Amino acid sequence: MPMTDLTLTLPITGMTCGGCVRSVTSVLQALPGVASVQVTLEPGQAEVRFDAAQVTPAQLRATVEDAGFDVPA
Ligand code: 9UX
Repeated sequence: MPMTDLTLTLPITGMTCGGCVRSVTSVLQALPGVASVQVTLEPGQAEVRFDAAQVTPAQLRATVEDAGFDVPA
């Protein structure tokens, strides 16, 4: 099955230090289908490249929220 590669930028609030950035990076990168993750503190966001056949934007969002951060609409 071919990769259906998409890139999504999720806004994230609640990250306050480099440890938060590493935590968000780690939980996102651990998801099957996530190809690359670039998280920044300022602005607070995660740019995620992923295979839409394996993981959904809703799952990416829920993963960040489960790690203790917020993804504003
Ligand atoms: Mo830094 Mo983030 O000590 O949850 S890791 S505030």
